[in-house]
Amino acid sequence: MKESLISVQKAVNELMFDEIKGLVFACLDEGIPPLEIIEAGISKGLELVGEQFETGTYFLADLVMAGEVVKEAMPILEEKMDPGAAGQKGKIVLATVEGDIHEIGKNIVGMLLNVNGYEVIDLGVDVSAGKILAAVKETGARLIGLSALLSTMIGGIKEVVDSVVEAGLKDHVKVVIGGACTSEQLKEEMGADGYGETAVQAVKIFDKLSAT
Ligand code: B12
Repeated sequence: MKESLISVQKAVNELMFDEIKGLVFACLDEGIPPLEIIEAGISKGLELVGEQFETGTYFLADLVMAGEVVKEAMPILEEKMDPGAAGQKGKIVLATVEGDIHEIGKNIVGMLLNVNGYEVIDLGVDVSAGKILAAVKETGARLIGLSALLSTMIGGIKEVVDSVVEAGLKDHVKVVIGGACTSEQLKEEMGADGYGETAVQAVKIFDKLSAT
């Protein structure tokens, strides 16, 4: 892997708030695509932060700081991924499930969907099934993207799926899940329609579902 990407990874992992912007610019100057910087640099760095949290080397304050480091870098990358035909492929209601405030992955997914032609209605984090259903009804969106990172909060996915069924919209509205605690198996268990491991996969799955 390129040195400059490793530096971004390291900056996230070592919580280097003051250095991150310069290192991201250095990658862009080298011609590395924004998506590669996000996936190989930033996401990988966050993965390492998560591992250190798990082993007790890092604490909650470090997770918060890691989030801030990433927030410092994202606007630079977002600007480089200017939306093309935004909105042409339809509307997607996007949210992190109730009880879960992780937003970085959701924001990356939203950014990529937007660049790839979807109008993304981002409801933010810790969003109840009721709010999601209301947004679907209000906007006429036929796709829902749910992000979930906390295994204790996966019930939020089922609540959204159930509310779509109860509203009689199951045939028209598709629910796609993603985030660290989700999987193909969880998708089946929750009765969702799609699962994506990465933001790139998210685009492919939404493309497939919106074509059906
Ligand atoms: C940063 C971070 C935080 C920050 C978040 C800051 C922010 N602004 O978002 C803060 C400090 C808030 C935080 C808090 C907590 N966290 Co935290 N956090 C993380 C960390 C280190 C990184 C998460 C991240 O942003 N990853 C990078 C992004 C890019 O990855 P991603 O979200 O998975 O998204 C990608 C894919 O999954 C996919 N994707 C994501 N969403 C979607 C949606 C769709 C539709 C699709 C198709 C795809 C898709 O595409 C994305 C890009 O490729 C993870 C470690 C990890 N390995 O995930 C722990 C982690 C998620 N946190 C954890 C925990 C335990 C907590 C706390 C409970 C800690 C505590 N004791 O309070 C709290 C919970 C607060 C709450 N109520 O939500 C655990 C969860 C364990 C579990 N299985 O439940 C983890 C795994 C750490 C660990 N290893 O223990 N955290």
